[in-house]
Amino acid sequence: MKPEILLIEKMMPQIEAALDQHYRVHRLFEAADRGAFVAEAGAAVRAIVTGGGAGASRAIVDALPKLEIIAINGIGTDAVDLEHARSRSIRVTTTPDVLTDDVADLGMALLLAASRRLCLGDRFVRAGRWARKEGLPLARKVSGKALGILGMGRIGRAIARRAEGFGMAIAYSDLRAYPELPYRYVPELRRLAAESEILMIAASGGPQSRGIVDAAVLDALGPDGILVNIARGSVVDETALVAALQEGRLGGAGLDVFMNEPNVPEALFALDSVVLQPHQASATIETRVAMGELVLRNLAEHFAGRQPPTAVV
Ligand code: 8YV
Repeated sequence: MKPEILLIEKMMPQIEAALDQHYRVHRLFEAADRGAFVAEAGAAVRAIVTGGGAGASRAIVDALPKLEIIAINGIGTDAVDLEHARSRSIRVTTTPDVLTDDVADLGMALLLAASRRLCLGDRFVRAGRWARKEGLPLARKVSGKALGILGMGRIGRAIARRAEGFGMAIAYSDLRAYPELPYRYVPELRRLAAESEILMIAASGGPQSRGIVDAAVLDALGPDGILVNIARGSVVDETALVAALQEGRLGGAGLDVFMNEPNVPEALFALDSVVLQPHQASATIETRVAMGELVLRNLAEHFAGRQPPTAVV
């Protein structure tokens, strides 16, 4: 009999086809009443497959008495209670490495787009304003700027490598210094922001980073500063961010992630200084295939009684 799995969000068609081949798949995202769906299908479910942002709530995990593994199609574990999983001997796996390049690429894309006001220029051309010989305000230079990176893990380092190509002066904040890296360590985030022209958030979400990019950090970055977030919305005090942008106390922002996705504060829609993306950092065909294949491998190893290759619990 095929093991039963609960699929919390959509995956690529070929990955879902492979899941269907090996498992009995209960698709939560198709359910009208999610609670009733979990209550009905839950008794036999042995695996959850989910995204990094969606995770798995305590309520869902607790409704699955036979749950053995939560396979995250992503790197973030902040939407899964790892301690609770450990206490029930539930394995948790992620998809590290395969998405690093894409997330760093989108970080640089947002850095460039927000600094050079790419989306504003695009809207300007499409609206016929160039043809009408209207003026477009000058943007901000990127090359040679001071870049602060919050979180120097795999993704932070990949961003730093790319930024080196732009001749940027790179400094970082993290819970500890990495002396092996050729970048300046600034333990205090507010100081990092004060010394940076662009602040890139590449830190994990979760209680230890919740709201640490607060009003004081944004003010330290200042009216000429740009904030880029490709990590988690929870790292930023979103109310403070909106206020700082509206009042011109922060120069601009490139944002792929938000506090309460898919809801984005509407105040941001009116601001030309902001570039918005719907949580797309790992959303390329190549990377989503690689992530999906890693999810399949983690599940296959688990159900074959072996250690999944990228287990975090
Ligand atoms: C994905 C993510 O968009 O890796 C993560 O933690 O949030 C993103 O890469 C997500 O996992 C797919 O839903």
